[in-house]
Amino acid sequence: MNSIKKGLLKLVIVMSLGVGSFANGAVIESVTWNGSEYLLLTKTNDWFDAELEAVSLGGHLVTINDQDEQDFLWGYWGGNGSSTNNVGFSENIWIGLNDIDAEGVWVWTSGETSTYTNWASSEPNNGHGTGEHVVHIWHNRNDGTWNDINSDLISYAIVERSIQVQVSAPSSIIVFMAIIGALFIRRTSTR
Ligand SMILES: [Ca+2]
Ligand SMILES: [Ca+2]
Repeated sequence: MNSIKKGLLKLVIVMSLGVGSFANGAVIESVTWNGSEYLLLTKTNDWFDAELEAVSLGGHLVTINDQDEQDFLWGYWGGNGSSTNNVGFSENIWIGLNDIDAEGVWVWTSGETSTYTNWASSEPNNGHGTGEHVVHIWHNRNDGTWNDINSDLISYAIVERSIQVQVSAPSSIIVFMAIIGALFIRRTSTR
């Protein structure tokens, strides 16, 4: 196999894995609400890996913009949520809020600006000695409230992505293969 063919094969593999498909098979369930799609990820990621996986899925860790969104998510996947995939009261769930860049300046990984917060009482406390710069929905309070925490916990996570960004894998691959096919025919016909 020549190097061009090898490169094309690699591209096809990357395309088929990376576009419109779920990375690592780690999505438990998806649900749509109010213009967004939410994906619940398995309990396999620290905060940074969870955000990386969210990006690979075409979104970010969830931005919870208001009480309605908080209530929907906690009511669906929270401790006693209505989904059969609710995480249970003993589990934490990563969200996109963090103050990694500047202590006490809370921002969302999506870049959205939202003033809504749902901190547990006495939080955020920047505890743990070395500080706490990322946020989860905290099992400790059993009510969906948030806590700042160290990033290396392995936890569930919720990804949010726009419904519009979804690209179906089969159609994208068909388009990609058609382009490659046309280029290949052109190349061989001009020899
Ligand atoms: Ca949101
Ligand atoms: Ca804390």
